[in-house]
Amino acid sequence: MEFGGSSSSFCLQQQQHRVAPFIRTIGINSSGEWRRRRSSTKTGYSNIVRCCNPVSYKKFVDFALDQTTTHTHLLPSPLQEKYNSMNSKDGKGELSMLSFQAAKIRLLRSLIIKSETMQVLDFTVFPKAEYDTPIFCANFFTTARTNIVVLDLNPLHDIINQGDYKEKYFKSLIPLGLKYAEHFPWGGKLTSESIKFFSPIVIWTKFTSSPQNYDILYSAFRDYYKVWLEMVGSAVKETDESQILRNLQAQHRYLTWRAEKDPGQGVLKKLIGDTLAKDLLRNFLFNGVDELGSKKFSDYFPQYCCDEDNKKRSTIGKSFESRPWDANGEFLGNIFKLRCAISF
Ligand code: BLA
Repeated sequence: MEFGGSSSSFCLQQQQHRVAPFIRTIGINSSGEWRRRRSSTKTGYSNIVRCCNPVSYKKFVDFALDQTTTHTHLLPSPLQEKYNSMNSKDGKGELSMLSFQAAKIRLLRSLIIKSETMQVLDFTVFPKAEYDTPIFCANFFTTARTNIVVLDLNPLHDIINQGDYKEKYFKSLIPLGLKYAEHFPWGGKLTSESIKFFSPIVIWTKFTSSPQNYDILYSAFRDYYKVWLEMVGSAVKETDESQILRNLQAQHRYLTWRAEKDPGQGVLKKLIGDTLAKDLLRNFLFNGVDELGSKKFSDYFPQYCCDEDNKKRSTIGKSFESRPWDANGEFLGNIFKLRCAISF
């Protein structure tokens, strides 16, 4: 399957993505701007990071990039120049960023964090608004003992009340979801907003750190990414302006939720300070939140309007103690279904 572009012209890009982000680290000059500088080690990896955890999320990203390039021609994103690598304030952690675009992809971006105490992967791929395909989302937070994992093809449109979108993208994937649901138990209560952004095949789980668990997670990541690439590959470009606008608004709503409520905010602020963390969130991780639409968080999520301190990552009405979909991918929760239909 081809999205367009030739494989020969890709080779150069591929070499660039393998090397470029890791030969540079970034510092902050006196005016608080990001600047690049060369790393001192031969391999390009900073030698300040010594994490004992058995997982390395770099291989996940390498896999995704290799797979993507068998389908499409990846171009570096304009964001790459500014967001590539930086050290944490205490000098003990490193953040590595990559970003690309392609014919059907507005932004493919990844953030890997390695510190003495944690490893994080935040890998998300946003299709262009001409496609209504789901957003690929891998969000892994790892410490020596525990892991918080979200792996999903986040639906762009309502799948709880509108059968057609679910039918189109998820019906055939239910067995894949069930396969991994066996290995990874439901991670516990979630907000009703998060649940609306998740698909019936979401892997939302917490598990103890072990090589076996990482092997299964890697396998799930590969399976989910391959099916997502197939989806995007066969997606037909939308020409109806109203449908494109609808996709765009859905993307913007998603970005607005994540930029405001990302559970990693506190960790990021601790690592790199408030200003850089905010910049990273709004301009890199959830790039587009300030450009793709003008609605604000309170327009999309008015239920948070009376929240005393909306800046805190407070979450209203956490629910869904267990997996709210049955083995046929039917949503279990009629009252919520009704409320959700009103607020979508
Ligand atoms: C926890 N991350 C979580 C949780 C979810 C997600 C659902 C559980 C807590 C909660 O319900 O909010 C992830 N939530 C998502 C995703 C979507 C969503 C992917 O709604 C998509 C729509 N996480 C990161 C980064 C860090 C990080 C970059 O993405 C750290 C730098 C950390 N995630 C992190 C931590 C927790 C967490 C520390 C636990 C926070 C807590 O329990 O309060």
